[in-house]
Amino acid sequence: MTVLLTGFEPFDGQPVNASWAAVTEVGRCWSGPEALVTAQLPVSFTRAPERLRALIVEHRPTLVVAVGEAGGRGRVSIERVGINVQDARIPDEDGAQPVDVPVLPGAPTAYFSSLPIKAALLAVQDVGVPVEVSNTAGTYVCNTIAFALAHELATTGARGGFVHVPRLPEQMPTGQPSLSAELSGRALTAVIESALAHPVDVPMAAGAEH
Ligand code: PCA
Repeated sequence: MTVLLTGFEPFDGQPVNASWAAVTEVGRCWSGPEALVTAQLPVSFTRAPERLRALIVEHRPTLVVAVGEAGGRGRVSIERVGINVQDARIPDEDGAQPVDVPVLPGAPTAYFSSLPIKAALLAVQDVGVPVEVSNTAGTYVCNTIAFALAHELATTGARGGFVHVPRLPEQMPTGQPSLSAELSGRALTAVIESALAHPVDVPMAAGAEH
């Protein structure tokens, strides 16, 4: 069994991307028994889904967790849904800035995550990391990956979903929300382990709304 875990390259002039720092932490601590493949996606509306598809074809994972950073959020966010729209406030790393266009013309309006989001929420709470279920991954490249991943997995037996992590403390001015790579990595490990342990979600626990 293979788990594919992706993070993003830096974007918008940032020197690092917190998602890749967190993914690196998971890789450093992973002890199996499943094989863990980690990979970095470019912050590009076209190249990120292409790279993700190539990774899925190459590794045939049974579980895929894609991770991005969410500036302004202070909790790990387990994303419930990916929507079929691109609406970019800033250009991506290729200079593309799609506005009100579908990720995939003709594809469904949205997909729910096939991660057990409530089981994952509880698992992350159990390891002491601030976490929430989020009902929007935005409309930038992360949502495109949340949507493209679900679309890709809909035709396979594999499961997966998207998780946002806060920026690192060194990316943020004092007092702004952030989380260390160690804590975000711990949360991602708990998400993966809960997905492996729960083929279906636990029927309980409202999302921690804020
Ligand atoms: N965050 C952006 C794209 C890449 C990333 O790490 C987003 O939330 O869409």
